[in-house]
Amino acid sequence: MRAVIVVVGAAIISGGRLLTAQRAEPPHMAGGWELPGGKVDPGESDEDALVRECEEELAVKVRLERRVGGDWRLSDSALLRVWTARLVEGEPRALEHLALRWLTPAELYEVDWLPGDRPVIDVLAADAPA
Ligand code: 9L3
Ligand code: MG
Repeated sequence: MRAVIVVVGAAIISGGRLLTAQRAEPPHMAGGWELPGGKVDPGESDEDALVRECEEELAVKVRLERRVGGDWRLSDSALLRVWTARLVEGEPRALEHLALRWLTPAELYEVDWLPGDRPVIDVLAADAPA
């Protein structure tokens, strides 16, 4: 049986706005917007992976708050797990993304979300009155 790839994503919220990041690669995803994050390394906890990814991609320290939903299917072989998060140190910089954007609740659908992230945004939107 093929191992399932676990991808973790951060819904970083600050001042009532949600951080979104525009992917640079691979080509078929470039330009799409996502919750920042990435693959969990072997032997690494999901939470440690997400804190690490936020450091690598955004140069920030985050504190994870609560899980958003369960396992979100990305493909036959990959699933996405999401946490809300708060900034503890630093201001996000796009070290690996094309751009970053802070979205107010009313702006949540102004970006072209990756298809795998969209259902997660729907749950976040239901939590945050516009
Ligand atoms: N992915 C989808 N939504 C997300 C994230 C962080 C990642 N919010 C997908 C894109 C890649 C795979 O998961 O196909 C691994 O992500 P990364 O390690 O390239 O960021
Ligand atoms: Mg990533």
